[in-house]
Amino acid sequence: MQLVVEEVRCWLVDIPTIRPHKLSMATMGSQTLMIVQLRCQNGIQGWGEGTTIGGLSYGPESPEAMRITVERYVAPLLIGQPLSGVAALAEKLAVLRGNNFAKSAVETAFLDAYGKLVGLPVAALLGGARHQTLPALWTLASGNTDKDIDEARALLESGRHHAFKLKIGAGDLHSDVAHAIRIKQALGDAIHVHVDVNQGWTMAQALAAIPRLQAAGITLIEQPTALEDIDQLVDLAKRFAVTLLADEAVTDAKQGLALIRQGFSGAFALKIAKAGGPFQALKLAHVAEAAGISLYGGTMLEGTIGTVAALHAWSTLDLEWGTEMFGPLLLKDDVVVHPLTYQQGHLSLPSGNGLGIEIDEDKLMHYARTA
Ligand code: MUC
Ligand code: MG
Repeated sequence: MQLVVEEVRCWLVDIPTIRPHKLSMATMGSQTLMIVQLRCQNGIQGWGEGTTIGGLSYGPESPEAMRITVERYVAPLLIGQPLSGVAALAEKLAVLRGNNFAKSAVETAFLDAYGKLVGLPVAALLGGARHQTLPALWTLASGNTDKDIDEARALLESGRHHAFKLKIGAGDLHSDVAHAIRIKQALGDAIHVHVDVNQGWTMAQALAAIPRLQAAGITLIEQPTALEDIDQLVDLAKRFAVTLLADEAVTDAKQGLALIRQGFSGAFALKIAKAGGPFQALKLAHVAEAAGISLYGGTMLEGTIGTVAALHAWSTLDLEWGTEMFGPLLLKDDVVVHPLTYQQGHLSLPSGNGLGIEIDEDKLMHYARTA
């Protein structure tokens, strides 16, 4: 069946976070969602979302640039062109270099619309859901150890999360390591705690810190060194028993293959934004599976639209390290009618065709930038 896109619209939506979210490269007080709407034949609408972290702090695409890319370069490639599915869309988008975050928003919107056209959920277009719920951890990043411990205890007590990731790499090495160890000790052996350094360390710092974190029972060490320094990541993964998780260093299937060829033996953080959409992220997942690399479902701190898009993709996989699809919970509000369900450490895949979510257009207009 073919889908014809008639119009492409974008909005930039700024939503405050529930508390400052402190990462090695930025502290977030709000998140910008670049929302894409594809208006298609028969009144079908597809929705997608592109996010990043801290403007240009995380990667080379800002939310503003994503919007221009979609409006000026993607829209003319799609409008009026019948597309037979997500592979046909990928072929069209392949003439545009890079800009995977913007492409991810477009691929998501296309999958939502195509699912509505054929009467199937997005997961079914991507291979079929093997899981209706997925584990979802919470990230502690208030910038204060005691606050993080209180936050984790409250979440454990409510049952919403059973596992945590810590953001480190902004402070000095010893305080960062002490911070992680204190939290791990406060939460106990049974609770998974992993650290994300977001490229904050040199190799020497990583060599000093990782043995201490490993001895304290930290379960994963995410992207300790600069993304370009693949040899360091490969080396660290070989040296330590604790699993090294590649995030910024692994975007799409080609980069995954390059890391595997260099002998990387850790795990990969999948993100729809890094790969250029849910379908593209699964290509990386399948390369990793073939090489025996374990997987983790990552977020670019998306709101509900992007989170659900990723969830449809992750539901087709077996993710040894679970997911961090908590993005909507970090935001004070969103642009959907029904929030997602998080309970017992898990997030449920919504039912319905396409993404299975309903957009609250009043809220979208309320939060959308006017200039
Ligand atoms: C990242 O680098 O992993 C994921 C969770 C979070 O708090 O930040 C993101 C980005
Ligand atoms: Mg990360």
